[in-house]
Amino acid sequence: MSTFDLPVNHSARTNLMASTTKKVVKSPVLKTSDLSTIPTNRIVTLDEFILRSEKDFDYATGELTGLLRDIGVAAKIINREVNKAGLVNILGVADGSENQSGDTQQKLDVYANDRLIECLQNSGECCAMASEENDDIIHVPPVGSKQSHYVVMFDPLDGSSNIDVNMSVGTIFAIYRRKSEADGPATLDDFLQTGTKQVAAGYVLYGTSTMLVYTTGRGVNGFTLDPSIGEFCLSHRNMRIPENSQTYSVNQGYYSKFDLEMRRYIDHCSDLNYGLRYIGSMVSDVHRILIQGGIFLYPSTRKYPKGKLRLLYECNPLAMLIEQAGGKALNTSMKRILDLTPQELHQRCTIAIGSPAMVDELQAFIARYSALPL
Ligand code: AHM
Ligand code: MG
Repeated sequence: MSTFDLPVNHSARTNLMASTTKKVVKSPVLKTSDLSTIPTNRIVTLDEFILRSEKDFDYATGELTGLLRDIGVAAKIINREVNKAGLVNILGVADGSENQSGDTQQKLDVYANDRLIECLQNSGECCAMASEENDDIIHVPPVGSKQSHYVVMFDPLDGSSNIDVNMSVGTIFAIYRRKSEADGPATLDDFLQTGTKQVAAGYVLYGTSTMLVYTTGRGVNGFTLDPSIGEFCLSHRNMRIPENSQTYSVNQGYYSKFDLEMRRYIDHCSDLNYGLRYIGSMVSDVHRILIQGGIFLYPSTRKYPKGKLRLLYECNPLAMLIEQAGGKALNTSMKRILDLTPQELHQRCTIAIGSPAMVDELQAFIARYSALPL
């Protein structure tokens, strides 16, 4: 029987309700650490987990909890659409054309972007957001008298060129506390913070199963969407990346465009018969590395001299998550990704991320060969 076939244990709630005296019954303060006392065969939904985690923070106001739940809802809606992408094409509803109900079909990355913006705007738990799909900051009008202290950044559908061929894609997100005063509009500075300032980061992988993996700086946990109940359920507790591995992940088609040190490192991997795995969807590649170990590289090429991937929407959130799981994330100048100071919203950076021993090994190659002439 799988974890998800088992019934939910409602005993804690039932015990509280059974109390018939007029005594005020105080709700137990549940913390994520209490999870260790819960049998592994009992379902813990994302919502329950997020609520428990809130109790870990003394200053928690529920805003962060609300934001994570909004992202969870958006992920379910996006998942539904990603799953039927092939079907829609079979039925002949092409991009930009009208379907039978007169709706215009959107490209999925635009659709994902719109749903995330909508879900985050409706609750008003963040004051502004920035998306890889939008040139500028998106301000969120205040909902009621709420004053929000957070900004959210996301790549709504990373690796979206994979959708046409039914491969895995993902959503990446990062949450920061704003620097500006809560009674005024958010500013660019609220977004141009170093990755160390992230209060939460994660991704949703729309793969053979759909998973949401996130961290609030206290380890990494993964939730698998159980489509039969429509809930993300805790399936991977306290994820740790393997210390070392023999798998590397890079677009080796660009080999001749890489710097000498990168070419030498790739030669080394090849000499040692390391396995090469590259999906071309960063979330999928990094997810595999988180579970099985390895290193993901996107160095500079002639086409992308500063690297292709975006610091704020892709590299920072995945760097926080991998570090929290015990891994490392550097750029190819050997600087820690999370310490880089962003200058602009859509800044690109190079990245080497994964098992700590492999990142260290790469670092040795960079130190040895980067000074040599090409
Ligand atoms: P995107 O944000 O336009 O989808 O591009 C990001 C994607 C990553 O998911 C992936 O690792 C990379 O681009 C693949 O790039 P390439 O095809 O150059 O190897
Ligand atoms: Mg992307």
